[in-house]
Amino acid sequence: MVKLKSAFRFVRPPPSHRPPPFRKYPPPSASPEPFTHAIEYNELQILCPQEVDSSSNYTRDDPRCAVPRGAVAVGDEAEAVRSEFRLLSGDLVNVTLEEVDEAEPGSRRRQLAQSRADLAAAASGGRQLLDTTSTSTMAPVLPPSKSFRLRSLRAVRQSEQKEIYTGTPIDLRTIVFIMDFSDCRMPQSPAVTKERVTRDILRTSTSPTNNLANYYSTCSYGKTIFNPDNTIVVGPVPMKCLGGTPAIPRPPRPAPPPRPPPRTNSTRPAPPPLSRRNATYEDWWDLSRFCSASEQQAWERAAEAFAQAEVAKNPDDPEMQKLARLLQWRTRRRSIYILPSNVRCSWAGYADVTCTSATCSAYVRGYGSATTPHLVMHEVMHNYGLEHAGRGVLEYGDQTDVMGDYSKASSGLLCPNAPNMYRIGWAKPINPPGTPPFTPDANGAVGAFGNLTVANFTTSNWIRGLVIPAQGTRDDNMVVVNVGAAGPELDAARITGVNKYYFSYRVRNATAGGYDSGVSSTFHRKVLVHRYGGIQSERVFGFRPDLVDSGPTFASSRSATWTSPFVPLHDNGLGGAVRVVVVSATDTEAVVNICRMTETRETSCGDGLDNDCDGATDDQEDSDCQ
Ligand SMILES: [Ca+2]
Ligand SMILES: [Ca+2]
Ligand SMILES: [Zn+2]
Repeated sequence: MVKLKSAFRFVRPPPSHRPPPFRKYPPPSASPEPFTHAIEYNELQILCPQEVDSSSNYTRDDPRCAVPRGAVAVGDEAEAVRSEFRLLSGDLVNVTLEEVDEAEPGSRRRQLAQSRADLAAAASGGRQLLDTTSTSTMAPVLPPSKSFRLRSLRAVRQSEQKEIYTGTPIDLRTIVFIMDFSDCRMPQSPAVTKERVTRDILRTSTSPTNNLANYYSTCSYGKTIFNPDNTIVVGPVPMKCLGGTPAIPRPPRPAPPPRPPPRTNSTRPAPPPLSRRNATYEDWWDLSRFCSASEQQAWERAAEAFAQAEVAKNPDDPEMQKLARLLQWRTRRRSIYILPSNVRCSWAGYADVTCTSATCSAYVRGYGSATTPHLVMHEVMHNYGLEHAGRGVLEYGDQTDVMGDYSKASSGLLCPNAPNMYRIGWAKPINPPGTPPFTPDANGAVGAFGNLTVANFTTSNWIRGLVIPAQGTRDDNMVVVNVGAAGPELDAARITGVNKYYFSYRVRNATAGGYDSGVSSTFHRKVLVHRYGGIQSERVFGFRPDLVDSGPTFASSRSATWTSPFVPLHDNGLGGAVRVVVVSATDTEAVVNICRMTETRETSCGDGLDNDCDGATDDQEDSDCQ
């Protein structure tokens, strides 16, 4: 089975200037530099397939599985493999791995030998204490060793897409595990109690307003159900620092014809070397040193075993009966693992992208800051299949989406941006004027009226007076324009090189916990322009929404007019540019005029169209024609 995982972490930006000399420290009230987000990495991991144990009804790893758990591709390579094979987390694949010599001989072997020695010592009762110098900080950093290389991959069984809303609310099942690694001198913060975590994820009288239940129900307009009866917090789950599972003998098999994995020219930084690239046929873990697929799988096994033991202790307790029901649930149960802050992972959060297997996971490291509820929401939305919300070169730079930079959201809700909302079916383009809110249109829930292509601009280049409601007021709330498509149909003529633009309107809700109560003043009452090429398919990846500009005063023009780059018209007449003019923007809606530009300077002076979208048509009006 494969899983695509996405990591997330915070870094503080370097100070923008040196403090002047001979000055006192700033007063304690000075707020620290805001968090920004660093690009982390994606990983393609191989894991054992899950199956249901018929005697207990619990989900477990296939006991015949002899797969070394590990990452077979990282970063750009992971994304390339995922795209080429259209992999979904939970797909069953047949991989051929190649054992490779290490680039740096000795280091990896030494680690292995040391870990085996530790394991042997642990097994014989004389557990070795860990090197205390290495447990207090993230160091030492070990180089990743490429003991295995992906030689070929073949999909055996593709999972069904499950996360995109199709008209029936998605009723989530969730278990949150508080992990206890004190055996490894990684104590969980005392503040992380079951009561605290329960408050953060459910909607109680003492919950923060950005609790997870509120986030789900408000941002999805009720399309996702997060029912307290289907949610439980378990723990602390104690776990041994070191351990292993015995190898299953692997039958010799003839190698299939080689098929090299796709390569890309990497432009992104190499992943931080905190994860060992597995590794061995014996699956072992060492929490004191690593944070790789083997460790992650060990956390999950320990958590499942602990929860099952809790149920066995008190089988008649209603809470334990609820836990048993959740443990036996077989469809994409969400498992959220809360890890101590000094666990040896480089990320702040890590999650399965999409969720089709019996369970899928999100890991959160260092629980308890004011932004933790946002981080939890960010990770569980990866389970929904969402990717990061960027702004230009900043992968997490979009401050209008919890999948981007939520550092300004305080305790408000920062719902996903228009492209991400569209991607998972939570919101759609606008319906015709007069349609009541939250009403599916005649074709289901597609929202064809606000989905504009070249076909909409044949009799006039301008469509005037389009009303874009504030995103929180109704679920049909965006206008999407693609001048590279002849029509909205899937088989309509299309050209490449033209971006699809999403126009939406965001208003900060003054009510605590209200929709978009976490939108910062920068984007309050702003028409947003996002560029996005994704579609509503979980198997089509690699399209991150990009926040391009926001108005009524757009940065690119210092005016209420925003114009996309111009793509010369193709032979089939497709291409050009999109121009948007913000006419008005109130607390509930924005009104815009949209023009499809087919000429940068009006040269078709007798066609009755304002080809260059300057507001003047042909000979009588446009000075270009005179
Ligand atoms: Ca004209
Ligand atoms: Ca004109
Ligand atoms: Zn992320």
